[in-house]
Amino acid sequence: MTDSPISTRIDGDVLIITSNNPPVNALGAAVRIGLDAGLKEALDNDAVQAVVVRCDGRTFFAGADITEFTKPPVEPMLNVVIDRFEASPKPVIAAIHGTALGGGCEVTLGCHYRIAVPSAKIGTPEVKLGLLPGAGGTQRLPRVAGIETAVEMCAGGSPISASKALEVGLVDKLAGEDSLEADAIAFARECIAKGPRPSREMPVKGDPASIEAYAKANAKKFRGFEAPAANIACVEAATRLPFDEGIAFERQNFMKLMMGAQSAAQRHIFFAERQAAKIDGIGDDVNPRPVKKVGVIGAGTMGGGISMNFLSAGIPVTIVEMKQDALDRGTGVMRKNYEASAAKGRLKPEQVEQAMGLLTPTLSLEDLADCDLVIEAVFEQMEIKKEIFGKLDTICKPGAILASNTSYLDIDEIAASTSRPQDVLGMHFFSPANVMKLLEVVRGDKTAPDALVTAMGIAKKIGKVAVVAGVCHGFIGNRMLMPRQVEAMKLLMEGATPAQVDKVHVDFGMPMGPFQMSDLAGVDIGWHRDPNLIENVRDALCAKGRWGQKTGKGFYDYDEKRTPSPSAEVQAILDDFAAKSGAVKREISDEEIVERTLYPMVNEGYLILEEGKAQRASDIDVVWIYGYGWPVYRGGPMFWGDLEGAKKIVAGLEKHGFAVAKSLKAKAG
Ligand code: 3H9
Repeated sequence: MTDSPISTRIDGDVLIITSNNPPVNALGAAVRIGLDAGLKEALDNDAVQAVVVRCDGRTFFAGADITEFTKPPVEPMLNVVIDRFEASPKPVIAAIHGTALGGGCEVTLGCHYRIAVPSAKIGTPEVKLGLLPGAGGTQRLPRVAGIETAVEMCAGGSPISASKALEVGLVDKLAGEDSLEADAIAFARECIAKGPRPSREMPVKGDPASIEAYAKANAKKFRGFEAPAANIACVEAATRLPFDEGIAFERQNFMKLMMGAQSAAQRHIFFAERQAAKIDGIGDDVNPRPVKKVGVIGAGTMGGGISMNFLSAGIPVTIVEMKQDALDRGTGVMRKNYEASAAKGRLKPEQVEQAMGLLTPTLSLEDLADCDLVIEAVFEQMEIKKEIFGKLDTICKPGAILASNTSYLDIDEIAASTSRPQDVLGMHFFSPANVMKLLEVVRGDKTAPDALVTAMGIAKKIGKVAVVAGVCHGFIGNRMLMPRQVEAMKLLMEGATPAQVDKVHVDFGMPMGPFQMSDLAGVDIGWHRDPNLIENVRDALCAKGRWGQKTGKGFYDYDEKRTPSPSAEVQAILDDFAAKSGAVKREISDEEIVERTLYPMVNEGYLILEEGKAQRASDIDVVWIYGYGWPVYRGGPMFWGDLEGAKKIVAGLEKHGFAVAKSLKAKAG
């Protein structure tokens, strides 16, 4: 088996099968063929009494090879290999390190015994790919780990720790962190006398009622997704069907999900997210600059949230404000946020102190002199930003990266206010910045490759999904938001209500619609603040104090619990503006709302690509999934646009008089 990723060796009476298939030991065809051959070798050799399955490299099998899902199947299939291991008359022991995920977890369930290092994690994340464990996992897990754990693992998709696995019976023994192979061989010898223990022959453990309770408790989280319900149904089937019938049920559901649009979308996003980290035209030879200390200018909501990302990752932050009370308020909010996480059990109290201990509040920009990266998060005004960057230019050490958190402004203009435009770029965080996963890294005309690589690298370190954007108004995300907002407002003039437009978006799978979003963000953002100057609906709302949720009223009225209800005052304003504009009110269909608010976003995406402001269509999808809550099961606006079909989108856009992007038109043929 010279070219095989699988090798075997014999240690006395134990045969060790080792996989070495970087980077994550995915269970591709060559691995399956090798595993099968390894088992045969063990069964054919009378001297072998037990088998250990283990992996080299950073992890145990991280699952089926997802890239194979769209290719013709190659035998032996994973479920067949797993069945053969389970049927072995010689005990088979899985030796787990890293992450045993998906098909990898299912391999361990086909083995008779499991030993893991304490740092290992075991999980069935298929649900996050719109799938379910399709190699027996939904039927074996309830037998080995119990119903409650099985339903949580399969429908929730989060892995469990080795110690939790030990507690529930998914792991039999913990190995030494650095002695897994030796410990597994010793454990295998212990298992020889016990003999094989096929999971399929074990009774299902636990209380079937926990399934319904779990489904109920998570109904909101699963809204719109197909896979969680299918996972739940399969675990439930295990509680009442004989093993083989349960497997047939699992297979049927797996194939249904695999052929469906949701899984295609979720798999697309899995690869899109990883692809986004790659920068066109910059090779592996470009090294990032070291970032040991970060400066943040502005201790408001954004600056505080941004700082927390670094503090949580153990990177010291110097935070600057102009006035002491604002500084105290900002750092106070940060502490409160950490303490709230600790109260929910997400952090240990000492971690709160650790993070806050890395924070240096100051009123002096000069204190940023030793920072490797400075992020400006002040008021969105070009002149102010230019002034700050001019000062940073004189204060910061050579090679420090100077970033702006601007959401719209021209990074090149900001860079031009320094003598080192090669060190300037945008780092556009999304609010709340300590929570939202997206980071748009804006590459200026003169941004140096290693500065860009540094920003992308540090983003990963703080747990963000970063996408490279070019300089244009609103970059990728906010630029695409604009045509949606403009059209949504026009629809109100023509007879739609805020609730109707929002409902179409929520039914589509968005967390909220355009008007709910305005109310949450603040209707007054960017308002000129003159209540006597009323030129549009927004001015009229703001003049009446309808600034959104924060004032208890915006496009909707809100009660103390922030539950929205339609507002007669807003309707009167809308009617007034509609009458003035001469718009004729009519019945607006949900279909028209989709065509006029979502199709223009797709169109804008094509324009962004034509102008080279995004590297690839999938990056745009990543922006909308991680920054704006576009439903992942719809794969992002560009993926969704392809599913709708370019022809349909173009026809819809033309029907409503939009100028269609050339590349989109070309695609429609
Ligand atoms: C399944 O198992 C179905 C079965 O139930 C039924 C079958 C019948 N396949 O994430 P990283 C690539 S479904 C192919 O950056 P990390 C990834 O694209 C599967 N490729 O590393 C990337 O490539 P590139 C269930 C895969 O250290 C590279 O490996 N399993 C797969 O941050 C490094 O990945 C899962 O859903 C794969 N399965 O995280 C687990 N996995 O360098 C999916 C990764 O070209 N994987 N790649 O961009 C993960 O969650 C993470 O990769 C892992 C490592 C935690 C393992």
